[in-house]
Amino acid sequence: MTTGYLWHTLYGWNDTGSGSLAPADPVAGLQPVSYHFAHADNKRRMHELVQVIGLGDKVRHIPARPATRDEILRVHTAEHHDRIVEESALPKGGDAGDGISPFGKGGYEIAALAAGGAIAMVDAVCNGTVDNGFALVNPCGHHAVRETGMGFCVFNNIAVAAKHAREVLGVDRIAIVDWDVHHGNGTQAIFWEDPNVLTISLHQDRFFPTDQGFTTERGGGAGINTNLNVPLPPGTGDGGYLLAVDSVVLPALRAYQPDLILVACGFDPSILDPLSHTMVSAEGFGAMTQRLVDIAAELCSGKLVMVQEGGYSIHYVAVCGATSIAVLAGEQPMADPFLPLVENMYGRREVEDHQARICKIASELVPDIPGR
Ligand code: 9RB
Ligand code: ZN
Repeated sequence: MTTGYLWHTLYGWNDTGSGSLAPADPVAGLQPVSYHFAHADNKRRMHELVQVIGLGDKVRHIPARPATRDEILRVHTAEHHDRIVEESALPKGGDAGDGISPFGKGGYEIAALAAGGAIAMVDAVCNGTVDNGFALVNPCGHHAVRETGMGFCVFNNIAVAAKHAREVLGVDRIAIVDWDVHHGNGTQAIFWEDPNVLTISLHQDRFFPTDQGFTTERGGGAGINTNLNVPLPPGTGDGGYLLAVDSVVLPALRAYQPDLILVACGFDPSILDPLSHTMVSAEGFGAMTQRLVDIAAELCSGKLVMVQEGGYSIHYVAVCGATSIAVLAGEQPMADPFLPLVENMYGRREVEDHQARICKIASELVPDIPGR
């Protein structure tokens, strides 16, 4: 089996400025800091770890290329695209749209490379160059809606790649599984009325965006019942996530019968993430990846593309990511150097009643998902 892997040096040069979350504001007591939560080093360190442990020699490196304006406009308005181009040319760059998602000069070029990286990996998997793949792109994409970026996302990379698969490669049915800890609101909105793209989001309940991601959001128009949300409570852990995958995600994929599975793959559900409380370990990410590898083999000749989203633990994102990439490539994952810290933390494996309850509610929606 051949696994594709994609990184571009410029992903590691994406400049998120001197704020930690919102722009620094000394008057309000928000001191400037070198490391915005979404600092590119979280992901650059993952890329370096992949090389250092030898995993980089076992995957096929797929070159990134920028998405074109027309490719981005399959998802976004010209106004959004062109505003990013204009702000990106300013000496200090601009913001993706919500005032907390800064990018530096040239941020457009990096964001276009992120969307294009997702396209390049979908191309490589669909044309048989590789069996599956991991696009370690930056910045993230899943919050970006048609008209604007938000939540550190400029363009919706996975949506741009899915549209490319549909419109250029002729892929009929696509499933997007989003396990980033935040709700995949942008991807949900973009494909809301599209029956050819099933969107599933596992996320921390009422987190970001706070007012979305409920099980009642199920798509509309021709896309009715092709959106599924699983809002998980804080503390869910490996046990609860694997229950959600086994009782909701896998049955939903079997019901839908996709030709290609995309994963919006954030490592911010991790137990060491400073922006979440869902407590997934590297082993948990590996187990979720294995289940997706297996279901892709069962349903769509193994065609699985993982696209990087968020992840804010400067320590742990690299280990979680390297674990997922190893599983994708059929290799033995590295030992988790943080295991002594995380193995006995509360909530890792046990499933609590309130975690099982939301999985049951979501699983009862699966029979409504349209099949072929
Ligand atoms: C809110 C603020 C955020 C925004 C984005 C993220 C992470 C995104 C991600 C986390 C917290 C501020 C709601 C500031 O990783 N996506 O995958 N919080 N944003 N002020 N307010 C009211
Ligand atoms: Zn996230």
